[in-house]
Amino acid sequence: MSYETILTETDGAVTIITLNRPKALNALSSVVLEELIDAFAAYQADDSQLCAILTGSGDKAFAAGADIKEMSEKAAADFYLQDFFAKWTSHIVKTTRKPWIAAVNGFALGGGCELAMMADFIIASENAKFGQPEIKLGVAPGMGGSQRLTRAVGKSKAMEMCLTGRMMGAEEAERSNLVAKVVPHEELMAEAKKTAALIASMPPMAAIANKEMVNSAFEMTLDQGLVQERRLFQILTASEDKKEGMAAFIDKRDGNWKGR
Ligand code: CO8
Repeated sequence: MSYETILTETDGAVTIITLNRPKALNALSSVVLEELIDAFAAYQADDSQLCAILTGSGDKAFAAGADIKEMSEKAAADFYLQDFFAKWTSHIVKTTRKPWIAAVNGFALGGGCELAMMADFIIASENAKFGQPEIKLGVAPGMGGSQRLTRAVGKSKAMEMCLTGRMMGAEEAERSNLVAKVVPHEELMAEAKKTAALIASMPPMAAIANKEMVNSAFEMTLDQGLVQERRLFQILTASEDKKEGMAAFIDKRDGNWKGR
């Protein structure tokens, strides 16, 4: 499938989706949104693909935010009537049950930071810079930044970042639990691919269940989350891959997964 604003490729069982508007620092236009939704749906639907990476083209940006030039033309009624940004959550976050990683290679600002935070986790290059500078445009985060950033780094830092619009560098982002790992810039994609391939080598149904459990920690009370975890664990014990995984451990060999 060929797109106007993104690139997609596969590397074994890993899908790589690249935001590809480098001259506009990969700003997230409506076209990008529609194409990303399509690419994530294709990844989810393809049984041969078991982990995905989202990154930005060029050395400078993952994504410098929603497309300000496009937004400047829109009236409030357009944002409201089109329920602008709602599709990110419903189409990319909720329907992508398989794992995906954001490989942040530079600026991840506004909607770019929010898109990275929708990933299951973030691997960042030393050059990465995160921020929610929307206040400087007279608005505020509109794709989950006030919620996901606060859950990731806590109220004090999230509040300071949203109110001042300042950027957070990669080292601070790792220290603040916004990113899982920081690597030298030139090693970013190699590290993301290595991590994605490792995830793709795991039993696929267990990967989906692990993802679902961890996400539940943000959406449920502790008691509800513990019940959810137990039920998913119990479901997995009925899978063919549980039988295979335990047999493989005892036989001292790699598992041969069926994905069910
Ligand atoms: N949208 C559109 N174009 C952009 C964007 C963007 N977000 N960011 C950069 N660009 C374009 C620039 O306009 C420029 O284009 P041109 O060459 O045609 O002038 C090109 O990318 C290169 O950018 P700069 O020359 O500015 O590069 P610098 O290295 O000088 O600066 C920065 C890099 C600091 C990243 C700077 O580009 C910048 O501050 N960008 C905007 C960052 C920002 O404010 N992001 C938040 C956007 S708002 C959002 O994401 C959520 C909105 C929620 C609203 C809810 C409403 C309901």
